[in-house]
Amino acid sequence: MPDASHSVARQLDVVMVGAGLAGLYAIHRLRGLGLKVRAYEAGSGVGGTWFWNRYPGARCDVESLEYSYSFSEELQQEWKWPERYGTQPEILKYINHVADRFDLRRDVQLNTRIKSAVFEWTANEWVVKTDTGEEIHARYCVMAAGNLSTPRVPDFKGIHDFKGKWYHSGLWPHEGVDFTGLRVGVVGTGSSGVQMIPIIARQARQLTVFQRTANFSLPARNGPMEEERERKHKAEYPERRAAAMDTPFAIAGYPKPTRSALDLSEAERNEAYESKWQEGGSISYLYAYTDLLVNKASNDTASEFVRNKIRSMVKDQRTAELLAPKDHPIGTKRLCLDTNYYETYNRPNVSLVDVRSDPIQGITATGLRLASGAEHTLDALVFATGFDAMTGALKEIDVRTTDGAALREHWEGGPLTYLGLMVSGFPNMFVITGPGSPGVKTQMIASIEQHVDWIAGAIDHLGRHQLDRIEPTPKAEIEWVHHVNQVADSTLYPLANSWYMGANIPGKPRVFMPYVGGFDRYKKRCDEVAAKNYEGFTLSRHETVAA
Ligand code: N01
Repeated sequence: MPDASHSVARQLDVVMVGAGLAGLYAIHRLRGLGLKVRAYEAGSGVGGTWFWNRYPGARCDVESLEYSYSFSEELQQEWKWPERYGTQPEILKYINHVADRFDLRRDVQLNTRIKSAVFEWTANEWVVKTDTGEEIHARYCVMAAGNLSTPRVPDFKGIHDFKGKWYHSGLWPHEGVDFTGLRVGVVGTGSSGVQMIPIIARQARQLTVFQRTANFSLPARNGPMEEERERKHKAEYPERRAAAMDTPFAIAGYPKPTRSALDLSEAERNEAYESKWQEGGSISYLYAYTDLLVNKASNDTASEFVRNKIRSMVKDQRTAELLAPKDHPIGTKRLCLDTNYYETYNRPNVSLVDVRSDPIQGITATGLRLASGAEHTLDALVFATGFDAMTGALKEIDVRTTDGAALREHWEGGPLTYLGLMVSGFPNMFVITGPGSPGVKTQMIASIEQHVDWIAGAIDHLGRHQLDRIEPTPKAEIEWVHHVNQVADSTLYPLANSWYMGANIPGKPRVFMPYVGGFDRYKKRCDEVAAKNYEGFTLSRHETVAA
């Protein structure tokens, strides 16, 4: 018998997919317009990325005083971050605090996955269906499903034969995992692998890291929050948040570089790199010179400095050379931040296996086998193998319109959006920090707030003008995608096989997805578009047909 409560469709103004940082702020902001909103969340708690990624050592790589909501001065003044970079549990605690403080939970439905979303042209509304059989009708649909929310375990042969336990970084058991005394294998050395490896190494009897591509990592220099630093930052919070809007990464406080790396002598350059290395963090390093992400010769100097650091930290020189990235310029893949990552390879219980030269052939009952036939006996396996980034979450939902358009088909050759916010042919559907947005290249919460505020402005504008439909023109969409690619092509980013390019998913179109023209430039463009009566969008009034 179907649940009676499911037989009547729920009517909303805005249906949202996801109750992470984006969905929660969207509830707060859109409720403020008097709209009836509700977010549907697959997890059993709020928090999105910070709900799922509970692997050992999970921590944000943007400082907490920055990586936090700015919409409430009281919240940002009152919340106390114990460390420079928030740990996963701390950030999740903060998100739960926000959910309670702003009474957001009453508009969140947990343990519910959205299966399909269909735009009904005649009724001018989205009809969304859940895996629990519920149907929701809403004028607007906000996709706040995250960029790195579709975990990907490579299709290794024999994985189900493995007698030990295996885990993915993005689906970590809530009760935690005790690796004490075990022989553990970690596959993957991106941000997740780099963070967990030093911690697992301290627990495991033996840790074997299977590396296909070496990644650059810089020291985070994490530590307890210094009282004076916090006091000063909080005293200047509104000014700092405003200044962040005029920066490429949406983070203030880093002096704008004025010179090319090639304007200095090698000794001067290395002195500057050393000071950034000691300071810790990725922005100060990549922002040391004007051209590190656009000029290969300049980038080579920054890349080589880090390679030499690795050579000096890792005692075994064969291991050091394997760990020293040579296939991409520094910063063109997400730069990792770590605490004792390279030093971990000096431990007697840690070894590095190069699976570029000898690929993983499959998983066996007792471990992992390489193409050469070499066998590694393991009690537990951890996949830090990443996500179907940026498009994965939306492609898992069957997004269509009643005139036969399907998002999966529209995006077959790569994602198409206008400003990363909307898709032509799919009216009244907004995407937060999706492809074409600078989100993943910025302090993400700043981008989330900017996107949501823009969406709120658009919905409010429609309401005030007795309009009820907005969609980008195909021309504006194509021009934006072209611009996103042109900007990327003027940088070194396309030189890396990164998830920015869809390169980590076999068969995924190689299209550069994030906007790397800078948050400041992007925000200006969004503001101009809105000021010019939503240039590039068609706004219309639709006579709703009563059901
Ligand atoms: O995933 P990744 P991630 N055989 O895709 C390897 C954010 N994040 O979860 O490079 C062997 O970066 C793959 O190798 P290769 C952040 O934006 C943030 O670490 O494809 N290896 C790579 O080494 C980040 O960028 C934080 O050759 C295989 C690894 O798995 C994003 O999430 C923390 C393989 C995947 O690296 C994703 O990071 C964590 C195979 N078949 C994550 N398939 C912070 O804020 C894949 N790999 C700190």
